[in-house]
Amino acid sequence: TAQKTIALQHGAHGVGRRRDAAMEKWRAYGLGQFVHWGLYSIPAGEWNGKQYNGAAEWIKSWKEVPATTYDSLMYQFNPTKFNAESWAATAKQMGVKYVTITTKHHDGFCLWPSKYTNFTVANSPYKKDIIGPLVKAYDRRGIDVILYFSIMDWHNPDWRYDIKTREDSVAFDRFKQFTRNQLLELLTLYPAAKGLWFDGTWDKSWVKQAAFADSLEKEMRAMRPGLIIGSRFRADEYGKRHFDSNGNMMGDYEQGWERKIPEKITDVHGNDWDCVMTVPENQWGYSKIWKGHIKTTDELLEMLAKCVSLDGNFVLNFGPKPDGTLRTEELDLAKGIGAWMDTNSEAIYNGEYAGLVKQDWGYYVKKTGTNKIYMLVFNVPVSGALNVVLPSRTAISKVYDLGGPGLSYVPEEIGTSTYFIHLKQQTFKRPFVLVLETADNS
Ligand code: FHN
Repeated sequence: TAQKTIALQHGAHGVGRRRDAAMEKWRAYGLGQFVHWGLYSIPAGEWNGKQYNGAAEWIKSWKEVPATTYDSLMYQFNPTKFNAESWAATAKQMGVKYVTITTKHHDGFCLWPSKYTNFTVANSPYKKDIIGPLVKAYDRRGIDVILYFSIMDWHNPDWRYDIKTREDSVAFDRFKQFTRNQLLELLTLYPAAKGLWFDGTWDKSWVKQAAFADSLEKEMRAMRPGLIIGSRFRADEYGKRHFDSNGNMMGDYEQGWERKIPEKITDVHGNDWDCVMTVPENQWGYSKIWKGHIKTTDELLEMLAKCVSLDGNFVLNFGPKPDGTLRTEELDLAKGIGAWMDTNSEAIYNGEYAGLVKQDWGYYVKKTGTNKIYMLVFNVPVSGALNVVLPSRTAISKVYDLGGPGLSYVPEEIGTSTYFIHLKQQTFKRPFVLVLETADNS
């Protein structure tokens, strides 16, 4: 039964994927990096010797942390070892195609010298802009930059969680102007940035701003053709977020996949999406102690494979230290992922959902616009036989290792369009990729 569509002024303005060059490029990225950096890297999850159990970048919300003491961390922010070029070089070696950088997290501290607040890097001992050099360094290496921006701002006295009184409304009107100013400022200062990654948009105060947010989004898009904005920015006039009251996604890609990955293609409703992932538990900013399970290179590679196989991008978070360097664990992971990508990135970039029935050995990725299907193998069965089921009238014309020892395989047809690929070796220490070339057999 067809659902009734209601008329919306501030719902989705387009249905289906964007097909322009900027968004086609975004879709092909496969792997991204997230960077959470700010004042919270200084306490690093610890206040007066006591460990905070939440995410390190939320420590200001801890009742033991007085707001003014937290804000005065600005006078300690002096990352003397920060080198944008070396961050970008690490990301390049890891194989990432885009990076999302926190320009301002919930605490309100700006990593760029915003003229609309004093709470910026310009008034720290470091004094210099952080965002500019990062945009330049990444962009120069062909890595696209997306600017993360938190609407919720714990520093600005005009921020409200809800609007209940006339005073709230007046204050929040000022806050809206401040937000607009900062966003237009970012787009003006950093013309190379390709998109905005919004966060902190869940509170009632902002959810009620459907008209304002919609017009601001239009203004930003007009200012920067091709600009990419995710589904977290605005709500419709009924307060629906991500998907409007008719179920259509608002924005260019779905931002709902935080620390989780869809299980099947129908979970993503044909939309573009990316998954943002932390290495340890829910920690984004630098935290001295990493608790819980720390993901390994191969686990992260499996997440990457799964995301790409379901038409998404995988974005791994980094939380730099207060001196501006990256922690060893993250550097090691970047190296490990990069080494695997050196051989196998062909199966990641420009990859898409292959439309095949998933098998237990791993993930299929189809190369957009080709007859190549990649098998990203993470679990080898004891039989050494990988099951492949193709649509009827499709046959395998070739199977070979990607970047491996150059082995090719003769698939055994065990049923109609159903094959076993018998591996020549049964013990594998690392995930690997086989390439299937298919032919029409009709
Ligand atoms: O509260 C934030 C959190 O600190 C972190 O920035 C993540 C990243 O996706 N976003 C928020 C929670 O959704």
